[in-house]
Amino acid sequence: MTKNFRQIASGKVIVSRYDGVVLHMLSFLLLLSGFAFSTAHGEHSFCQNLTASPTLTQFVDPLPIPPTIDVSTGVQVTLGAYKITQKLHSELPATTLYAYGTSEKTASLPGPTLEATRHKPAHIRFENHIPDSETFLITDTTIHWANPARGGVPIVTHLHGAEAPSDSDGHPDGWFTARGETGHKFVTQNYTYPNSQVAATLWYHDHTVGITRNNVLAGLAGFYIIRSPSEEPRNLPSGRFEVPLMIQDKQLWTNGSINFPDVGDSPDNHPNWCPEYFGDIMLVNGVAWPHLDVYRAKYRFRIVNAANARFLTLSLSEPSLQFIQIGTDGGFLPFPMYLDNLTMAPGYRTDVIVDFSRLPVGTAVYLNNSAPAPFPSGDPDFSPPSTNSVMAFRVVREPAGFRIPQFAVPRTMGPMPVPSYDSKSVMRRSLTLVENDDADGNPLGAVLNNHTWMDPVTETPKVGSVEIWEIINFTPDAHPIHIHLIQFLFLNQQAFNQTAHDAGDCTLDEDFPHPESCFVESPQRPDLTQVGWKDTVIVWPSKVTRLWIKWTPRDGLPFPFNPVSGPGYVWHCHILDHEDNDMMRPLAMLY
Ligand SMILES: [Cu+2]
Repeated sequence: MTKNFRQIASGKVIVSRYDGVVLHMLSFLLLLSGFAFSTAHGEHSFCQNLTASPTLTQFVDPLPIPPTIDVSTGVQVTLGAYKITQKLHSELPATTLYAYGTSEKTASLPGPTLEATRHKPAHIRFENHIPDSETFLITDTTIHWANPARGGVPIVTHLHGAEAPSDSDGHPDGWFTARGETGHKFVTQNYTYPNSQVAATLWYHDHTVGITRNNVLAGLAGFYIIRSPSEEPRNLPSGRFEVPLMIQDKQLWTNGSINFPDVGDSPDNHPNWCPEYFGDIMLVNGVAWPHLDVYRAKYRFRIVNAANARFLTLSLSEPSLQFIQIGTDGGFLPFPMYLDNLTMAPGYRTDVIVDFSRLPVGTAVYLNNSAPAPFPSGDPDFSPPSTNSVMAFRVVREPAGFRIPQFAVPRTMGPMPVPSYDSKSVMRRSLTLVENDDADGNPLGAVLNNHTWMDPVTETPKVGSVEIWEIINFTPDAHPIHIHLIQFLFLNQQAFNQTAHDAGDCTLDEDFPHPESCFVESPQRPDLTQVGWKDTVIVWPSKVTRLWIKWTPRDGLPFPFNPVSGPGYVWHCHILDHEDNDMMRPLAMLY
């Protein structure tokens, strides 16, 4: 969202575009005089003007690989959420986190990687062992949130990308606390994932209403990988040559704790809520700027952008290398794509091969990021140089006698996804994205189609039907829109003149090049990094983005469960600060 003014710790207020200095000076002085919460440091932490993190040496710590749990055996696996401390960098004290694990001792950020096999259902029991009476990252009680009457930290886990019954989908109101209190849509802590879907990289993370941003930033996230050995391309890099990379950003205090704002942009309305959380430290698998020693071989990296709000445009510093993208959110692409850059919004997964085999031993290759924050307009304050580096790969000699396996880049991986319109009627939904600001232009929140989370359900697709969603973004920022249960195809996007639209000088009901049309171009195909089966897609500002959605599993077969029963699904913005306030809507399947 737009950042309209900055409050500087010295008490100076800089107004960039809007008036209202006096009001904000007043509220600022009130805050300084102790009318608001303060951090554990006795120091306020201002939204979008966080104190810089301590300087850390980059690329000194090795990349950790999360432990794996085989969930294909049919035996129920218990995964708890625990309060832990974990070192995020060797030069920092340990950081307090909430993290998933099978015990307090083994819980970690990321949580264990759950290894599933297609057609073998996984049974996961989620438990909440967080002892706190409230979350250690401040909750803004002025936005709609779980608000357990008896206190505690509510959690509920969503498996992002799963084709799962809704009582196992982690409904935001299906939360539960360690004290036994539950949200009004709670059904069970015992989840079943059918794993009938095609092989893909999924990830699990917290989804509690109103505090998802807090719980995910606190550490509640992990990988979930569905494999289908008989259907996957042969000779892909595997074992130590297949590496999950969970990328996040955080801002940290010198004592290692997470610097989370306690003063929002519009504190009279939302004391602590911040339109976007951007950190100046880049972490991969829970370590700041790690390095990975690689042999001269092909590696497969399953990358997830698990940041709260930061988009990533990843590139490799070695000009002779490219990303060979083989998969996306919904599984394998039809054929590999050779790319110099990967743009990944929060929630995106990208499955790539990188071939280090021709590089001399001793070469260092850096994984860099050049995405502006907020995306795409950008403000240098939120993309300090530290965020341009993500991690390093160091080419090392393999041990004597170690034979590097000969991995292959597949030529094709499956059929080309083609939008079909075989059902009798195609439902077309026009859905707007709108940001609401206070009198000074500071964001108060944003909504989907002018509805809040609490409004009655309006998206009620019929199982098996085809729908075209036209998402019209009237806000200044891009939003990664995520739809639960299904994978969709990005059809096209089309820019319009928002100034003329807002002035009432044109209409979106007429198409380009009609003289009264607001559109300034014909529909444009998505760029190569946004194709394939997706469950999360970047919806650009001042554009209409059109999605083709068939309400079936990705393989086109009937759901092997009843998608109509249970608490239902959701669709939302995957900038977690937006999702919490209030860019999330219920999604109810109908027969
Ligand atoms: Cu958003």
